[in-house]
Amino acid sequence: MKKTAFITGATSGIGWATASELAQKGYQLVLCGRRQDRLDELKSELSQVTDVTTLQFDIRNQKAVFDAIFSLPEAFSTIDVLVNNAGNAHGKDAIQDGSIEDWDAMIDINVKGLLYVSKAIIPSMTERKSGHIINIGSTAGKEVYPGGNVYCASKHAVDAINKSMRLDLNPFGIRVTGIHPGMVETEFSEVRFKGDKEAAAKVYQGFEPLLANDIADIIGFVVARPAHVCVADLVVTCTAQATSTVVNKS
Ligand code: NDP
Ligand code: 8X3
Repeated sequence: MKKTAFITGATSGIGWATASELAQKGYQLVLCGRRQDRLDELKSELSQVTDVTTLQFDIRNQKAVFDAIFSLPEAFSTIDVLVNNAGNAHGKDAIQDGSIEDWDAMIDINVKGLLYVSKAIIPSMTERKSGHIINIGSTAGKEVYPGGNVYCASKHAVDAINKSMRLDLNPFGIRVTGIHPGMVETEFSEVRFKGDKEAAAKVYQGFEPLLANDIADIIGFVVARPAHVCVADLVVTCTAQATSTVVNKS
């Protein structure tokens, strides 16, 4: 029987690439996001490789998250791998200029949304005493940078939740992995700069950033380790990036 992977934020970037990677690895997929057209497109692409179902919800809405997850058809309801990936930065203003709307979005999506999904799925893992949770943090969860303030805080929270999950779920044999990418060229900066494609493109100019596939490839490796091996915490940057603020640009 195929194992099931549940991926949040599958409509773009790292989540989309992870869906393709795990499909190739033989998982059947539950793909989540708000953009139904993207979910449909990905489902139609990956259905040629594996069984796929989609869930459309805004991760900020706890009722929508629970209703969607509890509505999963029986064949997809035993989740072996949960990839908590949905998230974004909103704005890059200094703390004194930041928008409360942006702050709320980052805390509500990156932190509370991750918790809602986890809360809905973990009981079935503890009951079965099996499962693997992969939390996508960030280098922004390991250090801070100018203008990163609340995004960094949200990712520091993901780092703490990741470590706490590993402790609390230890008696149940559940693997918990934190993956903390540096700069990955996805729609991330377009969202951060509110659709300003020029500002977004500038972020990745003058060096070779990570691509979504680079992270998906690592997720594929991590889930394929034998059951007694837990990759606990990985920081992954492109070669040009030493820290959030030191990037070797030509
Ligand atoms: P993208 O913007 O390409 O993808 C973000 C994904 O999150 C989309 O699928 C989006 O789906 C989903 N999402 C955002 N808001 C919501 C919401 N309210 N409800 C449900 N889903 C939502 O960015 P990335 O692929 O780069 O980002 C994926 C993860 O990786 C994030 O957690 C990000 O913080 C992290 N990361 C990214 C890095 C980078 O440099 N790109 C580096 C380090 C970490 P939809 O809009 O359809 O809802
Ligand atoms: C995304 C990487 O450097 O923009 O998490 O914060 S960064």
